[in-house]
Amino acid sequence: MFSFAPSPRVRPTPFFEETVKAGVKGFSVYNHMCMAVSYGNPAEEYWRLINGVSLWDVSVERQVQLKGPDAQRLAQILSCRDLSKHKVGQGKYVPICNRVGTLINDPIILKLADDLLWLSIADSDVKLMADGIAFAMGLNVEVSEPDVSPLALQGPKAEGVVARVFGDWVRDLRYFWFKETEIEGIPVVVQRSGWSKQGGFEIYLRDSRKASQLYNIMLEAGRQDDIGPGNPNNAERIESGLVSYGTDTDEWTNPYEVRLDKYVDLEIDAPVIGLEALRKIHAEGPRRHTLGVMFDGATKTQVDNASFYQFVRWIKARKDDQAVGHVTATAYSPRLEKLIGLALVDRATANIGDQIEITAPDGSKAVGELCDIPFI
Ligand code: THG
Repeated sequence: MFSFAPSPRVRPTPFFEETVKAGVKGFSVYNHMCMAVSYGNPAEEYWRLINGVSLWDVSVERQVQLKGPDAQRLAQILSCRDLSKHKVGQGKYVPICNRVGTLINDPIILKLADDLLWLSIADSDVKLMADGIAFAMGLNVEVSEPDVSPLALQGPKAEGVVARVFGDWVRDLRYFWFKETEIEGIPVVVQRSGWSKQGGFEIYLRDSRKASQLYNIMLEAGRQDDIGPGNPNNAERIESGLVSYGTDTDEWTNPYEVRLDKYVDLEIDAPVIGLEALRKIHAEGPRRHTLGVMFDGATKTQVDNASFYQFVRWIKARKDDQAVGHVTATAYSPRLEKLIGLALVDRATANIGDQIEITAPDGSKAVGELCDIPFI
């Protein structure tokens, strides 16, 4: 149909060749890199994540390294979650907002040392912002991108595979905690994390020249558990209610509107970008909220169209013929055997139990009921 031209601006990942060997069928672009998003069999990829172990090239979760005496100060300016108790060896999920309180990234921050932090970022240019703040505030910190590429193993059998490779100590890692180690001379960071609720680990490769070697070590260790390729799974993440920055959020979405309340600390005793705005939003109450949508009795065509809907942002949602917001993502849920979605809707007028009508850009309509999340 058409071809795609990788270049330094839209960079293939270090695991690219291996994903091709594994039968990759589609790519997206994330953080200016090629992200494998399909291996051609959505049902198989979904069930492997739910029941087995799935191997994901998530190198596109690029690292922004903060190094120097002011590394922690800069991290706190960026993060509206209190980092004063952040320990070496610990990762934390942190919202980053701009001055008006709009969510502009939601990284995991890893503290490797008191003067060395990595922001493992979602899809926006955090490095530019971090560097700008460092300059403007005269901070003694270097902002750079290290040679680091995360590879995720997700699913109930992931722990067994990772333990087989690295040892049983990985079983004792708490959520988002990590350890620096190596395997066959390949330097890595092993962390309990990953963008699914099925459990798992991420292996942060610290030498991109060893990508194929690491990929194959994990494949080999997982063979007895029928490991196979996958990618951050849209259906599972909607079922689980995990936020996809840039999909579920727009120019005005604050953390409260996408249920990140518990990661916002309004009492931080340090300069934090957006904190003033967040205090105001919190006091006044956010205008919108995120709910699930269950499309009742979706027709075969609508289910088939789920993959189409899923790539179209901001499908209009109406209640009693009044605009109430948007559906931000949809997917067919194999476990619920239903078309489901996430909706960012007006808090005053759209609530759990309400029926909404959605209109896709092609004009086709579906009816759904707003529900709580997670779905499962
Ligand atoms: N792994 C790594 N970096 C990443 C992601 C990742 N960077 C971008 C993106 N994903 C960050 N977004 C999320 C969102 C949610 C979670 C992880 C990354 C997550 N949340 C759990 C939850 O919501 O229940 C737990 C959060 C907590 O309680 O602290 O897992 O996937 N390396």
